[in-house]
Amino acid sequence: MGGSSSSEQVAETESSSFFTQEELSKLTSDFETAGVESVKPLIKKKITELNKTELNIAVTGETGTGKSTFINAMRGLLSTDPRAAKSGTTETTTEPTGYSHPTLLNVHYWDLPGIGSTRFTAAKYLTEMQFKKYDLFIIISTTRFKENDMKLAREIKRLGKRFYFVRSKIEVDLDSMREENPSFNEEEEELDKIRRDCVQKLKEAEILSPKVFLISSFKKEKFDFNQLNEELERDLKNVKKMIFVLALPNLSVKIIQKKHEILNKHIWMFATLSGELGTVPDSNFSLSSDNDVLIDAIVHFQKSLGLDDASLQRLAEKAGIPLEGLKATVQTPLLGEITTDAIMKLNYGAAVVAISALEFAVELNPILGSIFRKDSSFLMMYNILRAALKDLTASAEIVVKVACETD
Ligand SMILES: Nc1nc2c(ncn2[C@@H]2O[C@H](COP(=O)(O)OP(=O)(O)OP(=O)(O)O)[C@@H](O)[C@H]2O)c(=O)[nH]1
Ligand SMILES: [Mg+2]
Repeated sequence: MGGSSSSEQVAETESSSFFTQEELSKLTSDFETAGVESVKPLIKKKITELNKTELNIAVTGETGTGKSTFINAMRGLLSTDPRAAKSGTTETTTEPTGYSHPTLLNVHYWDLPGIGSTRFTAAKYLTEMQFKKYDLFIIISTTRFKENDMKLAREIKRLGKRFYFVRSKIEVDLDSMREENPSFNEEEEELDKIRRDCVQKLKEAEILSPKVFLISSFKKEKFDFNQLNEELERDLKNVKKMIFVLALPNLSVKIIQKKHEILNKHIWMFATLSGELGTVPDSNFSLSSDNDVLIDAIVHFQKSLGLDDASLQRLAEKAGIPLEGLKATVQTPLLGEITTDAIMKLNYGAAVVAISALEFAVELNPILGSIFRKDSSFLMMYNILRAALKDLTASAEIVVKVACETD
């Protein structure tokens, strides 16, 4: 890798693997000298890192700007959900409150009271709010950004963290314009104007190259909700980037595909850990019923893709269609509880010998591909997981189309 500091190069390495070059070399030599058992500890450590790394996103702004509603939108929760952040005109946030993602419990959104509702200066406010623990800050406003918002942004920057300006309830602005002028049809121009105006004011307050995202937490598929998330994704690094993407609300096929890409790159780790001694790849193989790594991996895919029962239930409610109707649109036996029986039904093992060196190099990494191709048990598990993920991804895409198109 050569310790390059170019951000593009770093990004490229990160996207292909979150192992360092040294770790990869160690894996290779350990595997070659002592076999698959010797590489398991490092892989376990990496999977733990994926499950334990925390991502903390702070959301701040004046009272009533839509912080709680935005947090629920990011978590894919309706405000009626028992786990939703309380929102509404009388539900003021008075102290930092953390809300975990419904399925990825290491991702937290923090509802911070607006600086204007406290007596703190921007610097004191950030200390009081324990700014160190947040990876980034989202500053929400419904109108132009106020002096307080700008002070806060400068202070966040001074402390070396990133901030993003979000102008919320944008659909209300457009509705008002339509009320005033029934022939109003210059939506894009108007949005541009609002964006430019916000940016201009921020520049005047000496905030360099500010970006402003115009969103509606009720109409996430419209306006800049997606662009905001893409920007956050670009700015986050390594494991945090991965878990951010996996935690995105399942709003589009594009998001499902991004999740697929990440999960696909992790398959080999689960395959290494779930390999069963003495398994020979033929079409009559069977799995031991306690292959927890395999089951956990598929449950992880299921949850990340929004196909666990709770996520499906939420989506059905939101789209106003019966849960059974939504489930009936997909064919996979990998909904509900995952068992080895369900996995066996898929007959994924049959095609086990078909993975080529080239596929490995593309999906995995040439070094790992060349070593693991020698292990038949690994290959079997790799194939099962890959097929399960493909199946779940296809189902998730159908579910998104059905549920979000009716939105
Ligand atoms: N139309 C529309 N209404 C929104 C949007 N976001 C929030 N609201 C509404 O605005 C009101 C205030 O939203 P909250 O999410 O409670 O605002 P908050 O910033 O958490 O408020 P405090 O906790 O008091 O600081 C609620 O009635 C929401 O339903 C949006 O994007 N569009
Ligand atoms: Mg609130």
